[in-house]
Amino acid sequence: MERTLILVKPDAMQRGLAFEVLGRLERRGLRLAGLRLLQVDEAMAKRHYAEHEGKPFFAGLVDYITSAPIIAAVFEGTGAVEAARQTMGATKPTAAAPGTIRGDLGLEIGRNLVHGSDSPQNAEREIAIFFEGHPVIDWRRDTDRWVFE
Ligand code: DAT
Ligand code: MG
Repeated sequence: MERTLILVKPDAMQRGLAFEVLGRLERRGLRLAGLRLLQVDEAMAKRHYAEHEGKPFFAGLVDYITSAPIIAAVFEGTGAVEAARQTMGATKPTAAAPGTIRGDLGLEIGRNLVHGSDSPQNAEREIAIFFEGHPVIDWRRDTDRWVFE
């Protein structure tokens, strides 16, 4: 089943919105398969955001993601990557649709609460970064047949 890597970013942690963010994804029907509370260091931040190295916002992005503990989660389900990104909303919260996490809870692009992988390939790359040496659990919910056809 397709997997995606979700991060509850430092602003959501600071604002007490961790379970609001995770709960919306869980209620969508995605199955939680991995969960960690961790402090991201500079090396991990640069590895995760390697595609943005050299962009003007890169230093601020690294400072932000390393500024407080975060929660890393693996969610799985049919089309998990696209489903999570749809529930998150557009990168810029003022452009994100109402009803999405960013559209309901955020205002600034550098404080957009949540990360979600942008492709299944990137999901596997990012899960390797955040769950190296930590379990991702393969399980079935009794309710799966009411969520997955
Ligand atoms: P997303 O997080 O929606 O996948 P992205 O991968 O393009 O967006 O960028 C990663 C993060 O970098 C994004 O969540 C916020 C920040 N960012 C992206 N573009 C930015 C910009 N133009 N100015 C400031 N921060 C930006
Ligand atoms: Mg991205």
